[in-house]
Amino acid sequence: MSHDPNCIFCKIVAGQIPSRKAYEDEELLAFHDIHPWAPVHVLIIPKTHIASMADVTGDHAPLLGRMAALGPRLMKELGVTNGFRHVINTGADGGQEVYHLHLHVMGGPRPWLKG
Ligand code: DGP
Repeated sequence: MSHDPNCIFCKIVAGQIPSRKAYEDEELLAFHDIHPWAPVHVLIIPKTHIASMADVTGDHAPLLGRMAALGPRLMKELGVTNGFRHVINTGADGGQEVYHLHLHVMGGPRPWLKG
């Protein structure tokens, strides 16, 4: 498990910064975005520090698969019944602000789509 002491999401994983958790297991954490773009907006992250999709290799495929599959489950649990959106921002031109890999999963009544 890689941990970056300067990373805000590693601090959330470590419990040093509070978050409204939606899911947790040994390798994943999901919590509600502090600046939601949609009525329901969760971030799914690996607990291990991976800075961005630019650092992902084939070895990470099972982890990314679990992240992607968790989205629909959480949307259902959170009452989203009419569709949702998965987004991963990568790098400066990709609009990434926090350099710890995270999958945005957003749902709820539109209009709210950004970008
Ligand atoms: P991105 O642009 O893809 O890097 O999105 C980063 C998201 O992280 C942004 O929607 C706001 C959210 N965020 C940043 N800091 C915190 C925090 O301390 N707590 C929570 N819950 N969300 C955060």
